[in-house]
Amino acid sequence: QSDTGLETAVRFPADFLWGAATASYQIEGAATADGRSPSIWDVFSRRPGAIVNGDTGDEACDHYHRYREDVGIMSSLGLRSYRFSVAWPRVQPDGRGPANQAGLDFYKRLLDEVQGAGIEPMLTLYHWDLPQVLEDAGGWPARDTAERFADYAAIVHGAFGDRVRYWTTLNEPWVSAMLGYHNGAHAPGRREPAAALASVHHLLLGHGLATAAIRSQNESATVGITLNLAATSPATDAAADLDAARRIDGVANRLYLDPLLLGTYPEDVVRDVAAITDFGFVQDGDLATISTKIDMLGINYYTTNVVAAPNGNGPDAGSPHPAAEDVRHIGRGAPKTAMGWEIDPDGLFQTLKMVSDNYPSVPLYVTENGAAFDDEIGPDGTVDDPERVAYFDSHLRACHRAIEAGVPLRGYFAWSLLDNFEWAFGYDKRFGLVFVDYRTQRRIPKSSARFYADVIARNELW
Ligand code: PNW
Repeated sequence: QSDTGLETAVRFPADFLWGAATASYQIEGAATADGRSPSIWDVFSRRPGAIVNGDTGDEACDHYHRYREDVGIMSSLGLRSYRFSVAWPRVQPDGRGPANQAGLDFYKRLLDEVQGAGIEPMLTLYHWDLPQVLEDAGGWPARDTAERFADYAAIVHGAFGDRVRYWTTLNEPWVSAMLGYHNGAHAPGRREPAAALASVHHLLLGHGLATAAIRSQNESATVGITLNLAATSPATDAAADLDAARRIDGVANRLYLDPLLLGTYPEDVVRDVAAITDFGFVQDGDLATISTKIDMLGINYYTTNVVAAPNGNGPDAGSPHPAAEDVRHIGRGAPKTAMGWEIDPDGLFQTLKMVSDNYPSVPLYVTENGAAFDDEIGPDGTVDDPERVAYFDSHLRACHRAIEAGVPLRGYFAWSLLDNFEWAFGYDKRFGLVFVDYRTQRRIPKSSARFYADVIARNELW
């Protein structure tokens, strides 16, 4: 609001990249089609109790067969860009060796459709569906997996490098490492703190090696990585709360940002986790590889951390934070989404500002932001989701404020295009702009889809 009380336009830059995002295992289904091998999620989702309702991604949104309809929806929303991931087990079912052409062909058909609609693809190489054969060989705690990832990246870039401009290596290495190997909430469901920290290093190394492999094919490729980041604040100014915030910010944000953008692991975090690992997995030259210059940084944002010092009740067994399992997560008392995540749009501004203030400048993209709510089809057949509209509106205002404050934010991707397989929560949590009726595979754009289409068409909020 201006002093006159008149609304000032919340207008976005003319070339702002408006998109929506998905991930292969969450939408594709067709788990055994055309030579795809099992991923760690095919195996983990069959473990009793691992996923709400015992759901799996076997069918998901059947996007593998319905991609034409789904690209039609993207068109009708006016998306400028579509962020999706490639399933490694489709492209390289053995996790090593030759490519599976039938797997590549699916992504060729998809890209033909997406680009035919004038939509700019943003391709993510890894959104958590590691070929199970590579987990059997050690998974991310094993250094070899980083080398295998670079080979796979070279295959995919070799196939599509001439037509895809935006490449991101990994989606959220924190989730892969900490939910996969520390608290075991995600595939492969291991609870091994030392292995989790080795995974962090090998994921980042894989990112660096893959970036180099892509650059060796095309020097001018636009390559980056996506991190889930959350500004972290202390409950009070008490020294113990400040230290709790430092520790969580360390293992959740700086453990990834520092090696990627500064070429070093944060000393305080290395000290905090010293009882778990001595970082013996770091070899000469690794940090130079990891900090290979990137052309963009993707940020996935859902909520923030407000933390307090341990209260002596001991560690939280489900904590994803090594050496900080006893830090208390107290929140702000703000309304929550169906995930139980507090809604904190200012936290998105703070997160973008933190990255742009503390690290060398790199173009930023919000590669995921969105919310789950308990959507239902109404009596008239529509899905009305005013809470999601409000969520997007408030978070887009935070993005706009960040741009005004000088943050080099170049685009925004709503999570997600479609309701989909929400990992450990199965189909129970709906994040889509578009409702999916899993019995019929019918797609119903929610009111938030119409809202977002209007934002894109006007390039501003009103
Ligand atoms: C991200 N956490 O995952 C992913 O990139 C998406 O695939 C996912 O659907 C979306 O956010 C919503 O969950 C996360 O436990 C999963 O803090 C879990 C956490 C964070 C991000």
